[in-house]
Formats: sequence, structure tokens, C-alpha cells
Amino acid sequence: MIDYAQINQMLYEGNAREVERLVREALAEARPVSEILNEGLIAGMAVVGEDFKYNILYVPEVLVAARAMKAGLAILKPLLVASATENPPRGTLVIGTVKGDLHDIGKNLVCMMAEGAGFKVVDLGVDQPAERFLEAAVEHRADIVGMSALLTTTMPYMKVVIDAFQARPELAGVKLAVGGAPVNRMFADEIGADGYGPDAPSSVEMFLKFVGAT
Ligand code: B1M
Repeated sequence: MIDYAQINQMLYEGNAREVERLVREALAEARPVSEILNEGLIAGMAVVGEDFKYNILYVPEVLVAARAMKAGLAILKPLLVASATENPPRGTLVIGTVKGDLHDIGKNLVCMMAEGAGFKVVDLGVDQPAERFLEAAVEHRADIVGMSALLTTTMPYMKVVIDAFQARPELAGVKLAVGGAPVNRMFADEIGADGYGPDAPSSVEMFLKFVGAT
């Protein structure tokens, strides 16, 4: 029987192959995808984050752990997006990590779950300036623009993006949402965001509300 502590440990050690094997094993045991994600992968990465904070782990080890997390997520991805249908998309989400910030694991998870909920997702990637969010919103006729930031130093750039949208009255209908570990509702309100997503599932619920689907 799968032991999530083993997935946590393999992720911590950056052993992508073992993480993949254990995630497959958990799926073969019919464990719920959300359980594998939360108790196996996200919980493992939380320990990495703690030890990174206290200089027990350094950037190279964290990068290898991130690669192992991505390997596990890649196996879950088809299941997370499985409910996306041939129907017209429920709406278009343009999303990226803001300028100066290279963290993308959480954003990628939001992308997968939004896709699974039937959204067309345009993922801009990491380190994105305000102009890219604007261009992509126009080009793809976005209903929602999502911003991710994992650093306290890059969070303020979300306001730069929001201000850039607010200076374009023709984009007033686009909902602007923010998320990422250091972000909270109070900050989101302060910078004038339309919404804040603490995690991927609640972000998707918020997106569905934005497009009137719930
Ligand atoms: Co960095 N890093 N990192 N890092 N890193 C953190 C964020 C940190 C908290 C670690 C720590 O000290 N404990 C710390 C920030 C401290 C601070 O700002 N106060 C930190 C630091 C300092 C740094 C560097 C500056 C380190 C250095 O170079 N000295 C550097 C910065 C590089 C840069 O961005 N310019 C750096 C680098 C890196 C790596 C490249 C090594 C790697 C990133 C790899 C990658 O993403 N491809 C990395 C990692 C992996 C982390 C930790 C350990 C894990 C982040 C993660 O993936 N979490 C992180 C510690 C931590 O967060 N506990 C840390 C798992 C993920 C599923 O959760 O991203 O929170 P999360 O996403 C959630 C929600 O937040 C939400 O939904 C997601 C899923 O539920 N969400 C959204 C996220 N985005 C959303 C957008 C939305 C909605 C919801 O839009 C609407």
C-alpha cells in the first residue's frame, strides 16, 4: 500500500524516477488524484520549502526537487484535465508568473485544473512583463487574466499589471486575479484585483464565477 511519506521523501531527494513510480503506484491503487497531489507532491514540496528557508537546502537541491515534482505532476496532468470536453471553452484564461519571478509549479497546477474545468488556457510562462499580459489578453480575447508571484519582492509587480489594465478602458471587462504563496486577500484588495485564489481548486471556482458558470 502506498505510503505518502515515501513520495514526500523521494521528492525531497529529487528522485524524479521514484516519484513517478510511486505516483503511478498510487493511481494503480485507485487513490484519488487530489489525495496524491496534496499528500504526496504538495506536502513533499512544503518540506523542501521549510528546509530552503533555514538554509538546510540550497537552490540546486530545490531545483532538483522541483523537477521531481514536475515529473509527478506530468503523470497526474491527463487526469486533472480529463474533464475538458470538445464543447466550446467556458472562457479564456491568460495566466503567467510576473516579471522577476521564475516560480511556475503552482501556476502550472492552476493551468491544469482550469483546463480540466473547460477553460481555454493561455500560459505565458514565467518572468512576464505587464505588456505581455496586455498583448495576450487582447490577442486571445481573455475573460480572465491570472497572475502568479511567489516572492515578496515580485508581488508588487502585480499592481503594475493591474494598473496597466486599468489604463485601458477597452479591457475593463477582463477579470484580474492574483495568487501565489505570499499573496492574500487583503493584498489582492489593496492592489485592485478582482479576485484572489489561495490554491488551484478555489481559483478555478472563482474563474467559473467570473464567467457566470456557477
Ligand atoms: Co524559491 N522561494 N526562490 N525557488 N521556492 C520560495 C517561494 C520561498 C518561500 C522559499 C523559502 O524561503 N522558504 C522563498 C521566497 C521568500 C520570500 O519572498 N519571502 C524563495 C526564494 C527566496 C527564492 C530565491 C530568491 C532563492 C535564491 O536564489 N536565493 C530564488 C528566486 C528566483 C526567482 O524567481 N527570481 C528562488 C528559486 C527557486 C527555484 C528556481 C530553485 C525553485 C522554482 C522552480 C520552479 O518553480 N520551476 C524554487 C522553489 C521550488 C521554491 C519553493 C520551495 C516551492 C514553491 C512551489 O512550487 N510550491 C518555495 C517555498 C514554498 O512555497 N513553501 C520557494 C508548490 C506549489 C504547488 O505551491 O507555488 O504556492 P504554490 O502554488 C499554489 C498557490 O500559491 C496557488 O495555487 C497553487 C496550487 O495550489 N497559486 C495561484 C499559485 N499561483 C497562482 C496564480 C493564481 C491563482 C493561484 O492566479 C489567479
